Amino acid sequence: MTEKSPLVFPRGFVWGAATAAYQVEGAAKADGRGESIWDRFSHTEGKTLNGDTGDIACDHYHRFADDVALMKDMGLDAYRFSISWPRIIPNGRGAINWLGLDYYDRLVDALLSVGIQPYATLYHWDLPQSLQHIGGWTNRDVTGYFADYAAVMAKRLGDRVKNWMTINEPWVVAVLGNLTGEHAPGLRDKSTAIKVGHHLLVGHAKAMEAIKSCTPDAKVGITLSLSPVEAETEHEDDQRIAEHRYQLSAGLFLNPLFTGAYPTECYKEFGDAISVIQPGDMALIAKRMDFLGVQYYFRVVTGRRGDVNKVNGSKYTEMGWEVCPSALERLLVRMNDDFDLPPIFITENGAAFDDKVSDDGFVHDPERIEYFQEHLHAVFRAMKQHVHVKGYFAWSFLDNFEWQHGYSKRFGLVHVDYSTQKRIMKDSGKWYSRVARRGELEF
Ligand code: IFM
Repeated sequence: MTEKSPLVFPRGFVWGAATAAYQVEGAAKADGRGESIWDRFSHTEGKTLNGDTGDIACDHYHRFADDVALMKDMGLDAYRFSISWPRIIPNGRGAINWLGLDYYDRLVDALLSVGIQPYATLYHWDLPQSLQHIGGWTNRDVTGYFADYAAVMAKRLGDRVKNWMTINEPWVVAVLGNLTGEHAPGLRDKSTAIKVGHHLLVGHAKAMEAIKSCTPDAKVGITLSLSPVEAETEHEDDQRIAEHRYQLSAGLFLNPLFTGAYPTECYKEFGDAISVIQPGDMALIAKRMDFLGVQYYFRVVTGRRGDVNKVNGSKYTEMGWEVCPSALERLLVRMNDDFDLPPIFITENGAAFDDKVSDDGFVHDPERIEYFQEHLHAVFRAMKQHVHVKGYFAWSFLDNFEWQHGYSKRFGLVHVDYSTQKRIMKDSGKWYSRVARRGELEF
């Protein structure tokens, strides 16, 4: 790459890193935590690679103080973490587990004591198993229990946590959890997935209301996994197929949130499952959020021949995902043209590579540095085209439990040795630290 002058991000741009409770906390049975659908799923034979579970994970529950010290060394402005619902309300509704609340109190205080802003996600996929017994997110009552839990959290942490994310990646929850069965609860049913998707949006809206009524100064948003869908060729049939697919995936959540209606393509696809929508739902879902969390990992390339698995000349990560930073720029610019968006945070972006600890004791991960550099450059270009991006959270702060892939995929800025729990800041962590401290992207 030729030497260029650094790109200077606006003053106040938030530089952060993210994790999620089930992926890092471990301490699955500590201090009264209840069972989640991910405990049940990962303990079911054949569901995760090598039978890996989140029982211990990175033991962040016990080691958060050291991890926060590392975040401080890295110069992060913000840490996005998720709260484990079954740690707070073990059965999903009813009795509160005060020890669980105490943990997040300690975490938030530790962050603030070193000047790191907490950004809390309420639902990063670990539904209390007891709620799955009553139908999980297909049961509309769960949206109310979710709002109750949101209120508990806002009351306890709202004096210190000012940024809340309700639901993480509803597409993944609905589709991977309930249509393809790759994720917990492992169901494979289209109408279930549609109901779940709609109720997640209703749950988001109710939780947002609950947080705001407890703490009116809170900023609340949702985080969406968004993949632009691009046509393999210019041919109009390929273009039409790609657009249809985009509407059924990204549009499925963007349109209701920002226009109060599902895309027409979805109404055709939904069939009878559409009856899940109750009067008033769409207006509730479209209530203005304070920000939108965008999570980008890859684009989809498709057309008459189906999906293209390998694009000539493209690089791929260990997840088999194409590295395509320019698609992030196109996605952001398109969304900004299509909708009246609130400010955006990139709440996740990152890559898994086959990292190894070298003989010198360090982790050299130049591919990840290049990945972050190119994606931040894409975000910068989008900002120059009037997309209002307020911050960026690298996924992930730590290597962690990558769901059905167990511990085989490493996304962290910090390497974790799962047998000793030793942390090593990777070269990418050191690189990101320089970017975060200076607010500048160097080439
Ligand atoms: O690890 C996940 C995270 O939990 C949600 N977004 C995508 C990441 C990488 O797959």
